[in-house]
Amino acid sequence: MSHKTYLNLIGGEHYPARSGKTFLNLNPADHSDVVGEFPASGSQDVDAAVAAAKKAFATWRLVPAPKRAEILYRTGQLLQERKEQYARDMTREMGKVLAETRGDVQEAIDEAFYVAGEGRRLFGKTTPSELQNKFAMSIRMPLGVVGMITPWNFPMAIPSWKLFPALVSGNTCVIKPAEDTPLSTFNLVQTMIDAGLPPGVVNIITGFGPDAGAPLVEHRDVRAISFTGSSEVGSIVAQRAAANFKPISLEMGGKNAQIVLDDANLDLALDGALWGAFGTTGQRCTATSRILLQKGIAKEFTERLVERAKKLRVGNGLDAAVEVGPQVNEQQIETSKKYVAIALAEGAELLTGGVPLSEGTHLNGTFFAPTVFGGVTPQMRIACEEVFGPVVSLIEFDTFEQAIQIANSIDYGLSTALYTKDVNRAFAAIRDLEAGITYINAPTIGAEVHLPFGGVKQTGNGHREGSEAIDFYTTWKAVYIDYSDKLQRAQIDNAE
Ligand code: UN1
Repeated sequence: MSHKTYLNLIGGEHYPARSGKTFLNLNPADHSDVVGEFPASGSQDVDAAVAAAKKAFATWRLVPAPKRAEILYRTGQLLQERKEQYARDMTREMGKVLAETRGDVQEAIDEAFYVAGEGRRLFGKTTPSELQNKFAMSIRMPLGVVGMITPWNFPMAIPSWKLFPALVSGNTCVIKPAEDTPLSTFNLVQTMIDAGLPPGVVNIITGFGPDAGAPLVEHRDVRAISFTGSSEVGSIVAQRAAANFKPISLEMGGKNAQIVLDDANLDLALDGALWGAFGTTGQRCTATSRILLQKGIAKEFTERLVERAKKLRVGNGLDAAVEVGPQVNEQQIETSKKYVAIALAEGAELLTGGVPLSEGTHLNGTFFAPTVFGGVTPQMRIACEEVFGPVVSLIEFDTFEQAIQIANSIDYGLSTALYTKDVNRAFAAIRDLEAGITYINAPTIGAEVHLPFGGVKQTGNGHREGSEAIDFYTTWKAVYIDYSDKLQRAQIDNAE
């Protein structure tokens, strides 16, 4: 079957990898469906893309921010028109169901409109000087060329979280999308070009981490790196970037807990748990992977959850009746299998699932049955390590204080959820849960673009996307304007 070939985007022109190497992007629900062929880039391709971005920076930085923002606004409008097509492309390359890929495009639309407003803000501060006839202020400056390495689970939303705030701030970009889902980045960037983005302002290099990602991280002309992905790769990015003190923003794993107290609305908590654990086939950094159940409701909740998990329809995300799509690739299936084996060896009880699905309509794809483990204790590896698949662990507890302690007993700190009607406990949980995001009576997934997004502990390195992204993509300049017409020494130099 013939398929489309895509080329790197460098300085507004399309180029194959210098090596001539390519890789195939396959539909995870049906491997006979080739979504496209993409360049397997190396350091020479990265060099060319960074040079193009550096050249474009000289003019892009001088475009007034409200004008840069107009391009983003127009991008949002065009994405609205193209939403259905891009959602279909995304389901084909990533697997998640159409309702979710529409949501992914919608997140990019929301981000476009939100960040476009930033073009008329980008606020600095004014402050009094300690001297007479002297004015002081701080202004935000762009960094220059910014490198972005993005994951496959939100193939358009996450690139938009990085590109839009970087661009409105006056930076130019080189983006390396995940090798599983490059098409959605091409769709996003093509939309920006159609909205008026000049050549070279955004450049796309496709390929694999060691060959295309590493040279981007290490490039001397790349002033900052924004990375979303696994903690394992994030650690490599951090170490390589440290060699030349490059600022990096890392957004990595989670082991997100949903706590259900005895007084919770159980129907609501069940809906939340199913959506949080099995939405996007569990492949979200915010996915619910631990459900902490208070003893009074544990039995009933477990039975009802397992019953509903068994009924979830797993299949090709383009089929409207399907609720759970495939995992993105064979490697993710292997990880799910590995953790099922680990959990069983640790003594957890497999209540449903636990196996890949490979017969009938599942024959040509990478599917895994929605999996629930009961009898999990907080120290088990299945309760501490990220699986990034449709695998959830149930942990029982006695008191609210124990639940908080268990929720916090992991190395990650991204998202948390508490189901209760007790307002006092809700506020205590907001105060005490060690996480970047806490939901009350809502699942661990579903963050909105205009709030801070990111986590504590090994989830990140302290930066936030969403509302705080501008802080990463700008640097501060302090400005002093002396209008006294004489040499005024600073107070410290005038000391008696
Ligand atoms: C991710 O999984 O990396 O909060 C991001 C959510 C989505 C974003 C998830 N808006 O679930």
